Amino acid sequence: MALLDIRVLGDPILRQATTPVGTVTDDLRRLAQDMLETMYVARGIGLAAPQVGRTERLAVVDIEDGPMVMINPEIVRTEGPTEKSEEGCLSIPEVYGDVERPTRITVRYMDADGAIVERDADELLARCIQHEVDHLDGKLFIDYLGPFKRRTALAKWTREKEQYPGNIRRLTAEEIAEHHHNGEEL
Ligand code: K1U
Ligand code: ZN
Repeated sequence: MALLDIRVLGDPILRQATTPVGTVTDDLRRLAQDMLETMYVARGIGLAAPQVGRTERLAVVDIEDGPMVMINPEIVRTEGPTEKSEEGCLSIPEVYGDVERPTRITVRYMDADGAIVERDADELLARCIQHEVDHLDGKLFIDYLGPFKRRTALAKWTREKEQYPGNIRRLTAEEIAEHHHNGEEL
């Protein structure tokens, strides 16, 4: 297992659309495992391939109910009321904002075994999946903010981004130690 560097806002890869995966290879499965490990250490609930500098249409999610590997995910249905709730992004650390999204969705994807899965999700899982699918389309949560909140978020980011030369967030020894300390192994 390897920890991957996380690309932060400013890296053009976060704005590029991804390429659908043809066949699931061992390399891709390894990438998915490395992304999960990276996500756990960074204390996230999701991570998309562009966030680790990759262009495959692949994302991982774990809202503490077990890991989900989604290859070529598409949201095929949204339902129910929309709800506004706070989001963060591992690629925009310390910046948060309220995003209005449908609370119930159906997502179709290929799992790590290459099987096609259709799954209903609601609440936090639905939100997280939508956030990750947005990443795969080059979209970020700040794009949903109104002009004033977006400006405030970007001003905060202008201060924060100093910590990430080259738009790279390398997980710190503290983050890794904390993860091990908590016994949070895959
Ligand atoms: O894709 C990412 O950048 C991961 C991101 C996913 C996400 C968080 C919140 C709502 C939707 C999607 C994160 O994991 S940010 C860190 C986090 O765990 C969190 C932050 C704010 C609210 C809830 C969770
Ligand atoms: Zn994100």
